Order: sequence, then structure tokens, then C-alpha cells
Amino acid sequence: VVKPFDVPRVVNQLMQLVIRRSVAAERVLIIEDDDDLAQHYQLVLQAAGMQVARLTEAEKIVETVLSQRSELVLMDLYMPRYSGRELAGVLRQYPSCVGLPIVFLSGETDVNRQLSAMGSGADDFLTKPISDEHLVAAIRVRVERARYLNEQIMLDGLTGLLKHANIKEAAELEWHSAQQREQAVAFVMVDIDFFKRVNDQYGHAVGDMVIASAAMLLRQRLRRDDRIGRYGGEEFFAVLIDCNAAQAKLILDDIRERFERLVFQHANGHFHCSLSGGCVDNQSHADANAEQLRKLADEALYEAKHGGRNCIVA
Ligand code: GH3
Ligand code: MG
Ligand code: MG
Ligand code: MG
Ligand code: MG
Repeated sequence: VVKPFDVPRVVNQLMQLVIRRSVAAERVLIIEDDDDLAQHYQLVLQAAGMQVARLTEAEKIVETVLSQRSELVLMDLYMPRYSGRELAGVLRQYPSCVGLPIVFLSGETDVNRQLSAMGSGADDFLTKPISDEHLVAAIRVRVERARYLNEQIMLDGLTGLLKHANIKEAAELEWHSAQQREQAVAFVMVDIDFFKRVNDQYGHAVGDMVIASAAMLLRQRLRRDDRIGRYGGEEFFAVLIDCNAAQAKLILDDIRERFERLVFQHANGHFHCSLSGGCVDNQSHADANAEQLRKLADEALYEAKHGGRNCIVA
């Protein structure tokens, strides 16, 4: 016997996700041309429990921030090939990096030059030499605030998934990264079946609960590195890393079956819902770019709808 859908438990699970995320190690990206200094900062921050990466190729700054899921960039100002100002300017052009704290750490003590560097979009200017305690505290407080603000900016309030613009951008970047590594990436579109009826028969609030539960199943069943967004009202767009369309279909069929088994309560009883999905991958569509691949996934979704719904087409 399947128990009716339990809203307090769902809320509690979502809170647990939020709490777990807020105590996770801060992920810091160090950009510093002096190897000894970089290593010193790395050790100090690691000793404070942070997860530290170092940028090795300036040209790949955006990809590195994305793949490392950096939460703060600690950057030198004067470097031989690109200045810190230039790199900060590049990062600030990407919507998903708008809320990324950029902190300069430099020997520059001239206040006017410090302020001019801040004009490139940095959040703070620390000067070398700096005490370990000062460095750790400055980073920790900025990451904590950025986590909260980024959630408000990037995540949809009902589902906790990426908003439309953010999943599109994430898909674009993940697609580029997969192409470069010659790795498979699957694009998946999911839509709840006959959802208008749910709203019409049981009301908007119950409809919202159905959307939130589909989102939670996607979250629970997909992997941590996969990207999931609420593309539209009751429509989701997911990017499955290192996964082809056939593998994506297996996972989505499992999600589809779990969703079908959920029991939703309304004032006078209970009801069931179903969802449909379409999966494609970059390898069987070598000529398609990210947006074309998403459209192909949408076409597969419509095939699933016309094929009778409650199914996944790959
Ligand atoms: P199909 O199986 O073909 O997808 O049928 P459908 O009824 O699901 O069709 P459609 O996708 O056109 O309907 C989506 C409905 O979702 C229309 C809109 O009123 C409703 N909707 C959009 N956003 C929200 C929301 O945030 N909450 C609720 N409760 N309903 C929403
Ligand atoms: Mg330097
Ligand atoms: Mg529709
Ligand atoms: Mg629908
Ligand atoms: Mg729809």
C-alpha cells in the first residue's frame, strides 16, 4: 500500500537539502601566478576545511569555475598573461557568475589602483601579506552570503531547481564541456501529463504540490552533477552528464514509474498523475548545438505525448 503524499515530510526533506548545502566545504578557486604563494594559500584554506582548486589555464576560467563549481574566486591582480581585472571582467559577462564573489589578493597598496581594480566587478580587495585568520574569515563570510543570494537568484522557489535562463546557460556550458572531452551528454525534456485537469479539478495549490513532487523525484534520482531546471510551468529540462540517450531513458523510465505510483490527496479523496519525457544525446546528433539538441529532446517529448503519454522516448 502506497501512503498518501506527505507534505510536511517533503518540506522537511527540502530543508535538509538546504541545511546540508549550507555546511558543505567552501569551494575556492585560486588564481595566482606565484607557485609558492598559491600553494601556501591552498594549504591555509584546506586546513580551514575548504575545497581549493587552482586555475591552470586562464583561457578556461569559465569552464573551470563551472566544473569546479567554484563559490569564490581569490585572485592576484598582476599576472604575466592576463590581469586580474581582465579575468574578473570575463567572469562578470556570464549570468551564472553574476553572484560569484571575486576577491583580489594583491601586493598593490595604492588605493586608487585598488579601487580601479574593483571597478572590473570584484567584491573585495585584500592586500598581501595577509594573516591566515583574516584570509579564512574574509572568504567564509562571503561564501556564506553568496550561497544564500545565489539560491534566490538562480533557483525556482517552488521546486528548488534552476530557473529557465539558468538551466539554459548550464546546458550550453555542459554541452561545450562534453564536446571538448568527447564525452556523452544527454538532454532530457519532461512534462506532466494532462496537468490542466489537475488544476481545474483540484485547484492550483494541489497542482503546485504535483509540480514540486515531480521536481523532487528528478532531484533524488539524478546525480549530483546533473543539471535540472524548471523550464516552464510543469515542464522540466535536465542535462545528464556522461550519459547517452539510451541510459537516460532507463533512468527517466524509473522516475516515470515512481511518479505514477505517488498518491496525491485533495479535499475529497486522492488521485494519480503521470509524466512523459524525451531524451537525446550529443553523440547521435553530432551536428546539433546545445539549443538544437534541446529542441530535439522536445520533439522526442511530443512523440511521447502523441504515443499516449506516460512514456519516455529516446
Ligand atoms: P499535456 O499532457 O499535453 O502536457 O497536457 P497539459 O494539460 O499538461 O497541457 P499544458 O502543458 O498545455 O498545460 C500546462 C498547464 O500548467 C497550464 C498552466 O495553467 C499550468 N501551470 C503553469 N505553471 C503552473 C504553476 O506554477 N502552478 C500550477 N498549479 N499550474 C501551472
Ligand atoms: Mg602576481
Ligand atoms: Mg504542453
Ligand atoms: Mg503538460
Ligand atoms: Mg507543458
